Amino acid sequence: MDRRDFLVNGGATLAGASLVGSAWAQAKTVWKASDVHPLGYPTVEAVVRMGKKLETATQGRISIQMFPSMQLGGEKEMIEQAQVGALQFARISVGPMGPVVDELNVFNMPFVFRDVPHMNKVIDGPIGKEMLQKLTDAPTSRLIGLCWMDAGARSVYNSKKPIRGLADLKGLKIRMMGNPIFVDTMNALGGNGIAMGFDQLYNAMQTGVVDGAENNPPSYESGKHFQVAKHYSLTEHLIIPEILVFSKATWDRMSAEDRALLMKVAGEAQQEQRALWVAREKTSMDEIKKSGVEVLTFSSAQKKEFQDAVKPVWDKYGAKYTALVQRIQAVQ
Ligand code: BDP
Repeated sequence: MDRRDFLVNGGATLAGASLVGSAWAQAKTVWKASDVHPLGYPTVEAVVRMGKKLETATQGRISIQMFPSMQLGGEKEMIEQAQVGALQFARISVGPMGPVVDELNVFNMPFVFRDVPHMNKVIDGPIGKEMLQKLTDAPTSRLIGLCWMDAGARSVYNSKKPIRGLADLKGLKIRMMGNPIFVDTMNALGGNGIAMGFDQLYNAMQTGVVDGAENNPPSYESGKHFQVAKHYSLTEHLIIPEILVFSKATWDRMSAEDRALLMKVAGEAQQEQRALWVAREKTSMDEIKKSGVEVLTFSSAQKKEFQDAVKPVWDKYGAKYTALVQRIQAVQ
């Protein structure tokens, strides 16, 4: 090798080494996040804001790329992708997490919470913390439970007729989230519960595969379901928190500092999302009403009819959660 070759080769190697070195020093990590809802929806916005905080705190080393609007499939698919590390964050309802970690199903029981403030008190307190830990510790989950989010109360809507009481639900095909507790709940209320992904629901309603579904006002509005199912009855039979989970495969490779930072911003996101939620519920309800949807409400005496009707669901699933349910009820 003459001196010129040495310089060229050696120089290239050195330049290569320093390139790799500087790229390593600034290695950027982009975490993928997914949600079934579009940009601007409270859960999506809370995670986007969390990403900005992570970016600022790490001088751009860590950021979040959001895949909204079911771009990565329904919630079942999102859970699976987070489990294998193809996705870092999945913002999902506790509904589809129940079949993965059975203890979470206590939050999926009909009328388990007195009202939405009660649910929020529970998730903000020791029970909420314990349940996140249970999710993290469950060998079946392969996920880290980061924080809770508010999803208000779920109520029935359909394209056929106004639901003024139990009798009106008879024979209606109502889409429920994929969890046997929900199908049994709808059947106990007199309808025909049909499990189906959120991603298939709009078409199913449009083509008459189902007559309706049940959800909170922001989902009913944002998914444009109110355009095809114009009768909305505030049954509030399910008050299910949302949950933000993180891939354990990614977590296992992270430094203690990054884990602590992630936990901190997630805790803040839980509170920030709630404020966004309260505002969105109001604008969604305004839009729904403006479009001519008939929104029916119930007195507590009328609601009791629905509560009594779901007793078979409690008989079937409730026993194993008795101690936890007592603790939930004791939260004032
Ligand atoms: C919405 C939840 C979303 C669920 C959806 C559903 O925000 O996580 O996927 O309900 O009904 O309220 O599937």
